[in-house]
Amino acid sequence: MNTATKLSGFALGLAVVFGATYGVGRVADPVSPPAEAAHDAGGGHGDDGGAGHEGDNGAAAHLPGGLLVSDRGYTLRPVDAPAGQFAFQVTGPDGRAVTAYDVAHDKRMHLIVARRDLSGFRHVHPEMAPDGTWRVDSPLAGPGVWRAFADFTPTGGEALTLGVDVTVPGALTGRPLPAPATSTTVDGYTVTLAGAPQPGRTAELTLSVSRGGAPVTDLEPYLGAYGHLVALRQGDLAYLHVHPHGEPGDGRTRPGPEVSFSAEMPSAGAYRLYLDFKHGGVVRTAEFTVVAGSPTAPGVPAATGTPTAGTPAATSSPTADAGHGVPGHGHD
Ligand SMILES: [Cu+2]
Repeated sequence: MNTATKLSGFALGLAVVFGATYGVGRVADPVSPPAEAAHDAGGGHGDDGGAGHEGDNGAAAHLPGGLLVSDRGYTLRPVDAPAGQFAFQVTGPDGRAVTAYDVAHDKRMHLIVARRDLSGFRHVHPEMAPDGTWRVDSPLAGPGVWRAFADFTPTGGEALTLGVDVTVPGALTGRPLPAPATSTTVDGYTVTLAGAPQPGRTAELTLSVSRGGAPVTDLEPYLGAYGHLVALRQGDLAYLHVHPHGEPGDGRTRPGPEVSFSAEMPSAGAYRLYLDFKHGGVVRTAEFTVVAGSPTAPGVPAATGTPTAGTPAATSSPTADAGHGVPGHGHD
């Protein structure tokens, strides 16, 4: 496609200017060792904390975010809630519910959910009661085993992402992971991905938003950025959250159509990417399956018309609706 070269050049320029500060984790992984050492970010929202902390307790220091229900003394505990609500607490090293949180990206708590089959992604912001109980209209949109990620920074502590499984009873038809693609649609918007994620090193990923064939050049800030990118690893739902280069209002960051990220996948394998962006007052989520490293890694679905994920050639849109809780959408 015509814009591929231009997009690549754009991303490269950003990489030179901003460096690799936003890499998603300096995590050693069990599948394929990273080609280089540490970067400055972890699995959480914080730009300077997260999974890569070194020198304290053991194995957690080497894990991506979201894999643990309890880490560094903090534990994610769902609590009973009325029908239609989801509620939880985070208990701290003293065993009590944490009530003091730092604001990160406009919120003290980011709750991300996805089914274990990577469908049904939602990103919501609960409200905290004085006793430390967080409540939100349930984002668990239907039956299945869901992974709920709490992404937060306890005041005085480091950024953390804890994860817990939550089962919603009922009949479920599991969805195979949609095939890798570099273009998808959501609510009439087309989002195209340029760049190939890499295991163990930072890669530039540029997402470009258009509608009706016209580039969208008036994206709206959402939680302090023109886009938020979450990646979940197929197989264990390891969680990565990255923010784009530049911020709204910094005098150099344009409000679309491109939103560029530096992302580092913790291992080879398949990932589902979820881009939250805001336009016309509505936040939408565009989803892609991508493959870091070998496209023949176990569990990687066949590509639709492109030999490797991230190749900037348009493919069909397998899952434009999956972000809205519609499971079982066909592809191939
Ligand atoms: Cu959030």
